[in-house]
Amino acid sequence: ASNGTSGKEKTLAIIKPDGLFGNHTDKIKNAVSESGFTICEEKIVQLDEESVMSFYAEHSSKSFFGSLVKYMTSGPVLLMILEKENAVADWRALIGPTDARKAKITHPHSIRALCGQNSEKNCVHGSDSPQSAQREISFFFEEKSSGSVVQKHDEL
Ligand code: RTP
Ligand code: MG
Repeated sequence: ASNGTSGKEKTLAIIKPDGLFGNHTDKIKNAVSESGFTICEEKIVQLDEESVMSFYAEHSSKSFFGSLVKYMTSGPVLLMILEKENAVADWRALIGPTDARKAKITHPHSIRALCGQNSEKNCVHGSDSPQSAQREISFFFEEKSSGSVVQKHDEL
């Protein structure tokens, strides 16, 4: 049961470059609000390689890391802090599995199924735990700047 703001949780969502380029932003934002999330803060940012390498540091030894950095710096991204009860798990459920090609079969209504293309170009990011959410929100919204801001919250 929710009353007031107790029990609310925040997560970090990113509409990745293919999501912005592909004109999926409105569709994704509709899904965000229809699913009960509030957008607390948002900004469009052009990430640089250093920020992506640091943001996805857990994957630095993976074979896809270089390609991931190239993808995430290929154009601007939309960063959003989303809030609701159980925001972290609910946003992960809404976006669906990592591989958009598989998502189209197993989770056809998920955002990645509708907007993504494959195991890399999957259109959106979601924090994978409350701890990750805290780290990622402060990474992009509280500390040093991590890329050039293209549009700020009040301009969106
Ligand atoms: P994300 O962190 O972006 O929300 O995605 P995720 O948790 O579902 O997946 P994760 O394992 O954290 O991977 C991060 C991102 O790396 C790219 N990737 N490419 N080519 C590949 O096999 C591969 N695997 C992952 C995707 O863009 C993935 O979202
Ligand atoms: Mg992840």
